[in-house]
Amino acid sequence: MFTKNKYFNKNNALKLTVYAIVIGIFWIKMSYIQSNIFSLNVENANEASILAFNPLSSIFLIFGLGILLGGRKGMFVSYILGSVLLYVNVLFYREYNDFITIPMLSQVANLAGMGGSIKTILETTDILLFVDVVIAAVLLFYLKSDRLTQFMPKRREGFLLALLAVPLFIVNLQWAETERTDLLERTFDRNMLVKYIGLINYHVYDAVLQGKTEMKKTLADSNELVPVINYMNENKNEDSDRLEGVAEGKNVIALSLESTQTFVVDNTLHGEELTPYFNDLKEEGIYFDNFYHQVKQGRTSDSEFLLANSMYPLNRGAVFFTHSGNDYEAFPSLLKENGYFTNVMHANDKTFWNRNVMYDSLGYDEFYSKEDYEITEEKSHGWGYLDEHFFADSLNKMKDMEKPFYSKMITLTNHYPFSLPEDKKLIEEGETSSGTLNRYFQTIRYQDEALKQFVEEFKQSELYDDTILVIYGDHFGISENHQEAMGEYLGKEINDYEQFQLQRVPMLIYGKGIKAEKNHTVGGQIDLRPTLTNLLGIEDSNPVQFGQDLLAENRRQLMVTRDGDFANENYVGIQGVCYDRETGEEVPSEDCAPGFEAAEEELNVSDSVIYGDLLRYLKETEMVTPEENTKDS
Ligand code: GP9
Ligand code: MN
Repeated sequence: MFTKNKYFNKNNALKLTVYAIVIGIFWIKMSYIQSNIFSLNVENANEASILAFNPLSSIFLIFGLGILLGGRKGMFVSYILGSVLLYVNVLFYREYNDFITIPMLSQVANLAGMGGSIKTILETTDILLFVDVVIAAVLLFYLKSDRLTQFMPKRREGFLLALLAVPLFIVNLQWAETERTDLLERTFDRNMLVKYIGLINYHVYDAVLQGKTEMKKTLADSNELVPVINYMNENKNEDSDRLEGVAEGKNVIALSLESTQTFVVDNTLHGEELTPYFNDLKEEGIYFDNFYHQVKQGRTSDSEFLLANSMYPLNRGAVFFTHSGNDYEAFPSLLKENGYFTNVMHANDKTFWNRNVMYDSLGYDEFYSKEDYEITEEKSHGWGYLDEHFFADSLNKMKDMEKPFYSKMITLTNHYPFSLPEDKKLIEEGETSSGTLNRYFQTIRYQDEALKQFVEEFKQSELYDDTILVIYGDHFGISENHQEAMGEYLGKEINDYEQFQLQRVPMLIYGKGIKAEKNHTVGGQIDLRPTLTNLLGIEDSNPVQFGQDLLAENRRQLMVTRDGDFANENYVGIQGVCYDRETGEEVPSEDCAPGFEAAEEELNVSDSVIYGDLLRYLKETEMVTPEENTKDS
């Protein structure tokens, strides 16, 4: 008989019902908040389903832990804490359009801002977000009848619930990976994390990330900076004054071109140039044709990191996310000390790549993000604001800016999936076997046209006389998944060497007083900062920089990738295999041994600085080191 069954008696049926209802109402509330209060840009039915599903594992986890620790009361405490966590995020989101992170909690300034406006972000209807707490209380504590005893969860049920959270989360993650691969490793936008794994799981993830970061930092001490400084001294470039100070006191516009690779420069499709404007412009400035991007998973943000710090980004994850709380002695701070107004212009969400947080650490005065541009539907496509409008608005902002300024501009239209409105397609698409590459040609061509409008207007403006433009590609746009199609376009087989060479991105320094030159030195984004400080004639006292002035004669020509591969004057070393840099022919691997060794050491030293947050010891170490040297001698 059903009622006699040990497990399926009426009491257990009631218990299951209470479980189901309490879990259900929390689930509904969390889903409501995630899909109606937050704007998570749900793009298709699959994403909507993931969003609806993702609260479940976290609910099992928090209720399970609650029961395990405190039975029925514990479950209720979890219900309340969960509700408060959701609500605090709602308030924070209304103010900042972002989710709380642990480093953000420690940034008092941010929260002080919020405190001031707390009253304005409370809404009367918010009370409805707590109605379910009352329902849960009634169900958990007051529901009983003559024949049925009260809801009394057992600890082992709590354990089971918490345990079930694991497979539920795995299903969630696998499902999310159908939309975004390597979700947790690539930690893009917090909006994206919340969309795919849910708000509570996002907080768990954030806590894990924080724990890992703190651990590395805690274990580090100031002694670790000494070998770093020694390494820097050993590898220092001979001082070269070439072009030193030629741009002294000038404004600087560093223009990062999205996904722009060198292979498009001076190249054609259907007999038409892909970048006609840039091709001419580069003849008027200093153009580097052996300049490589050095980014990893943090993509654009990694390229920004390289420029700002002349240090390597991390091999896993985006340093903009994982180490935004570190001490840096970054380029924007340096310029600020030298009287510059420093800013970033990028018409995307300010939270993307954690920029709003990291930019403070790098010392930017201002970040002009999406909300600072006059974005309309007609002026947008795909990723958002079309480059031509971004350029036009940005130039207007710069005209009114206090001088001298340093503006870091980041374009967006030439981003995967490389789509454009019909009337912006200025060239027929490609005919290779990759749709991605075929469309890339069109967005590259569009970007060039937008660049033309920008630079031409810039030349007509008053800015022209005292501003230098530094234009460079942030990273590849066409990944190795499209090697075959790339081979079809370039008319050669894309082997490892060719693939490596495809990681070159254009780099141009242009402005009044800058004499045109073709520069073939081997370098990368890590070299941008020392190159710029030299041109601006600014004394840069930060000793922890891995780059070398690209304009210096006899510079160390070494470009190290995050994979430990490298290019130097003579060779390209890829995963233990050595190639002649000019011909691409394989040569004995011994030829590359010193290069590989140097690359490995360089990356290790750079990583130790970031993981140990060692720049926080810079001042005291600099004071100690000379004394020690005197003792030794
Ligand atoms: C997003 C833009 C693109 O704001 O910088 O980022 P990416 O995907 O290229 O790293
Ligand atoms: Mn990018």
